[in-house]
Amino acid sequence: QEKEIKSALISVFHKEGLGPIVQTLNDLGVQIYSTGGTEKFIKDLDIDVTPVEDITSYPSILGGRVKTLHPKVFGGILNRSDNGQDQEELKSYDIPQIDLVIVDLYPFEDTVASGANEEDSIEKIDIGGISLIRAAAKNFKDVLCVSSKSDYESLLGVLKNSKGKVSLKERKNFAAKAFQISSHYDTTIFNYFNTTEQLPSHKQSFEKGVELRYGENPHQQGFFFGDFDEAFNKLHGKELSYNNLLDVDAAVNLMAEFTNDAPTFAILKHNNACGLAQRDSIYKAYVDALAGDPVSAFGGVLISNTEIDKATSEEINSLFCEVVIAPSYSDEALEILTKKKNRIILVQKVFQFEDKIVRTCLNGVLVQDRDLKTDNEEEIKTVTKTSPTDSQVDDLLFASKICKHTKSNTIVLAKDKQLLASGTGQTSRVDALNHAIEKALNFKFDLKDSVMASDAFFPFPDCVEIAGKVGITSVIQPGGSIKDKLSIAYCDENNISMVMTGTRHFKH
Ligand code: 93A
Repeated sequence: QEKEIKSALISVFHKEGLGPIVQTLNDLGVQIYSTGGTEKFIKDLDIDVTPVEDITSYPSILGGRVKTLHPKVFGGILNRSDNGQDQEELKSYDIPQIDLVIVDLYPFEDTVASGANEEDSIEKIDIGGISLIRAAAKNFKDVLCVSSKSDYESLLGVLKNSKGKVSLKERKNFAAKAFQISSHYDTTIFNYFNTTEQLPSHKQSFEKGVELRYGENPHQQGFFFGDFDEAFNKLHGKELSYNNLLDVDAAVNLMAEFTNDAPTFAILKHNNACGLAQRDSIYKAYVDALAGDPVSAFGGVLISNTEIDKATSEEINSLFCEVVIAPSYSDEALEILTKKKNRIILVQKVFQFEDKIVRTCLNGVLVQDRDLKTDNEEEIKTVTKTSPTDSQVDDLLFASKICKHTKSNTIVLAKDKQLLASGTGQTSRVDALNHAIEKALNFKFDLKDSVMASDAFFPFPDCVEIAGKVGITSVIQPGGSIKDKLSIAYCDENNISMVMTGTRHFKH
């Protein structure tokens, strides 16, 4: 089962690192065949090498497109040593046996990534090299296949350890790697050609899938396929659960709206913000975020856009919470926050969410663009006689950012850069509003002069009527209902300002 390497065919794109290999092969007395550039590289090292043309009696043609594609080359690789007829044919057609194939493919992926045009990219689709790899790997019982420059090192190890003899197990391992290389290579080419909608490439992260304690509930198994460390530095606490991960994802998406703003703190429960405030210090932002709904905050996920200091951490410490996320922590803050053994402390790194999002649907998947549209001052249109004041515009845009990251149907009520309350995941917009009002009043907020954001248009004037009665004076919504006029008329009669964004922000 051990195979002594007596001959090798070498055809590699990247020549760096090849020197020691050909040197070793030469020392072992291996007959080396090679293609154009590789042959020259070996010759320049003063090592004996036979051009592959000597086997094929054919020159490299079509500008190098056909170099190794020849029965004498593939016969030398694919013949079975234990098959009498194969061996007879080898003799009668004067085909040399090839025991080792070393290939490093044309760099198609890198070429495309460099922004090369189509012609240049297509030219970097390797045909001969990939065929050599497949042939050598298929015949691993007789041939050792090295399929990438990344394996030069391990080949060298194998050759040196065993003086050119390679076990069947090793040959099979190299063959497995070869098919990994060839399948990746072809997938890259397919992706380049395929113009239909693509799933984001989660392949890499899938290889790092981890088993979670359980899924959404203890009787459900759960896994996470992704790279958590790409986004976070975990400083402290227990393993993140399935629900923690969902909340962390929601928190980070929400806080991305406020990255460059004044200190902002948010508290999330079941993927929705139950408290969020923007203040001139992170301490005040936390206190006012918590005031939004101190009951829901229990067991919540906390996120800050600013370093968490000692004072803030002392406040946080008296709350039971699952996860704290911040760009950084002062030393004292960290000391305080890590007192509770299970509390998860995360440092959020700068990272980019993929611009596509995926969810399962009917045993398939739904893919869509991430909602990257944030409503802004330039694009909103006042549709009422009264215009919002500057500070109301600030609050409207503030509320609309929260709204975008809250489950539909949703109504968000805010004032002075504080989330007063929201109605989330309701089947009617009226329910969402009534729920928000009830919550806000419950926590003793005065809704006078507060603002209202809606994730979608008002189909009827009922929402603005209810809003007007509790003292809400400014409204932001996408608009587009055939009954917009009725809502606008009510606002005009009651001195309420309304702006339209033209952008719906459903989140289901
Ligand atoms: O254009 S090809 O697809 N046609 C071939 O017959 C062929 N044989 C080997 N490319 C081919 N190769 C590739 O050439 C190898 O995979 C390697 O990347 C490269 C090495 O060429 P050279 O030795 O001339 O630098």
